[in-house]
Amino acid sequence: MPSPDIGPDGAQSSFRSELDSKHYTAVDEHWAGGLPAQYGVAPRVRIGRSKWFNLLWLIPIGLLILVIGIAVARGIRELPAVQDFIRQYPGESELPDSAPVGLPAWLGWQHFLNLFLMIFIIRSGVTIIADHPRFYWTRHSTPGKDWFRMQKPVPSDPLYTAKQDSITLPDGVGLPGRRHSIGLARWWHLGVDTLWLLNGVVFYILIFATGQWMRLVPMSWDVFPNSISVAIQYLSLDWPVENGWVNYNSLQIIAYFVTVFIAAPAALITGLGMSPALSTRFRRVSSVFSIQLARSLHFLVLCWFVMFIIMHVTLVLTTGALRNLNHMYAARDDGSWVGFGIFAASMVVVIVGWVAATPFTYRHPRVVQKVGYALIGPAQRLFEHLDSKPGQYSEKDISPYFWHNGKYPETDEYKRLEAGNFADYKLRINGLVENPVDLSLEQLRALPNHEQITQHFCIQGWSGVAKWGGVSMQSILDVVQPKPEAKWVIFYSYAVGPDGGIYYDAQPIEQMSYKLTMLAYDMNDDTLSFGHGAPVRLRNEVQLGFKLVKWIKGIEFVEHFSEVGGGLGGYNNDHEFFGYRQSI
Ligand SMILES: Nc1nc2c(c(=O)[nH]1)N[C@H]1C(S)=C(S)[C@@H](COP(=O)(O)O)O[C@H]1N2
Ligand SMILES: [Mo]
Repeated sequence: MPSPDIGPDGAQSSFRSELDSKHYTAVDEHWAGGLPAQYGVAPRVRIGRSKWFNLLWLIPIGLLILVIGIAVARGIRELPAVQDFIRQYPGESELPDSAPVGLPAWLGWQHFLNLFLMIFIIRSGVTIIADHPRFYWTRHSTPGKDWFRMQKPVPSDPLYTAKQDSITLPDGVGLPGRRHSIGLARWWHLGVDTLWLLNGVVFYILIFATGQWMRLVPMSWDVFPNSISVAIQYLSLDWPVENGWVNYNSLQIIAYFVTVFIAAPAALITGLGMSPALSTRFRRVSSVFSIQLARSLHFLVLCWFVMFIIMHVTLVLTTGALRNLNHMYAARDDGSWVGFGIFAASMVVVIVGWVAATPFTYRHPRVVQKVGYALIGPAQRLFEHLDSKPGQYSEKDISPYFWHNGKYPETDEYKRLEAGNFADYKLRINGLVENPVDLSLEQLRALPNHEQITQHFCIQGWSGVAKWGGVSMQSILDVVQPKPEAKWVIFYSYAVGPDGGIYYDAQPIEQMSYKLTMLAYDMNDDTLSFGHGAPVRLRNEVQLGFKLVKWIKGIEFVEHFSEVGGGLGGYNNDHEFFGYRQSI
């Protein structure tokens, strides 16, 4: 391999002294560099090329449809044909003789846990959406091609960033809610997800072990006419006679079946569909099931759950509340107030949890981060070892628009270099290496050229495919020869982060020899632009975008990242409670 003419000054000091090493332990008014709140717009959906429909209109439209529906249902119930139909299909499918009667206590507990956990999942999920309040169908996150947004159209400023696009949610709605609090929202979301999935697995096992599944799975085609019958009966406000202790009506069964056996697994699958490591590894699947399709469907699953919860609670409370609550909360079938009492006590727990979650998160963000990492960390670590092959995308997949992100470099040092077209640029590589070097751009370009067309996954939710040209990190390793004790590699930027101190990130050395880890100096066959990280940026495709440092000035090999900066493995980890393993 061509050995560049290596300058002797590579052994120079480290850039550590330019880092901010303060310990951030609360979310306060200085959060994210004092980022001001921004509330976006009411949610809207695109109709056709560029017309936007404000979803708030659905409220009056929905009410109108409901009123019309009631009038129509009441009218047609007078018709003999409809009366015959309802007599023939009263609303319930027959259960097998072996089906259990009644609801056991464990079901009540699982039902409560499920609803309690879902509060945090939904609220933190909405906070994650707020960090990039747009949805797309393709992997390109092209402005104007979003099908849903809670933000104004993307302004024409070519350097507009995804961070500028993020919106604030009220603290009682989002978890936590503050603008760009996605790091903490993700600990809540992914951490509680593991508990929710665990609860779900126990639920699956128990319903199949006890035969309760027979009450949730439609077992004959007559559930369809029966559910139409139920819908007519509900809408005409003359409700079916039923006994949920023994059998649910057909509309209920369909709704429960979809929720338990379709929506819940879909939540998991669409969630994993957004993982950079999995998407890069499982190429065939992710070529069809792109991150944006996964993210859009994940959102539609959320919409289903929210709609289901509203309808379910409404009907439970309007169709014999005491008896229904006894079934689920007291495992008994009578009209006493016992179930209501337990339900009311559980609601106190829910309300306390709801109200306390955001203030607790602002006061103890490191606790949220630690617990979240304890829960989801094992899965994130597992996926990190996926070294993927190049070649997933070709030129025709390159995104027409690639978002910018982060805080641009404004230092005199950088401006001077940029003005001189980076002729004086030196990439300093040192630390625990046999052969520290200072490489000019010319020397970097003399190293074996590496190209890859890959997809970028920003933690905020947008993605884009680009062709990157530069040097693979393996070539750099070959030049500098890391010592055996080097376990982590720190990338230092010219750019100062929002709270001061230069931006940096720590990468595990294992990933430096992955086929898709490289230093890029070209993008889409052009010299890397200012906005995307000129003169040199990192690509490591098993990781989320925030770990891919732009405007790199130095690389240092260290034993552990705890020696560096705030000690948590990167600027966002130190300041905004992100994690250092971000394969999901
Ligand atoms: N120095 C520096 N590098 C950075 C950032 C930053 O703020 N400063 N932002 C990161 C984030 S969050 C993302 S998503 C990508 C965005 O790269 P792009 O602007 O080329 O899309 O850069 C990453 N690298
Ligand atoms: Mo990002």
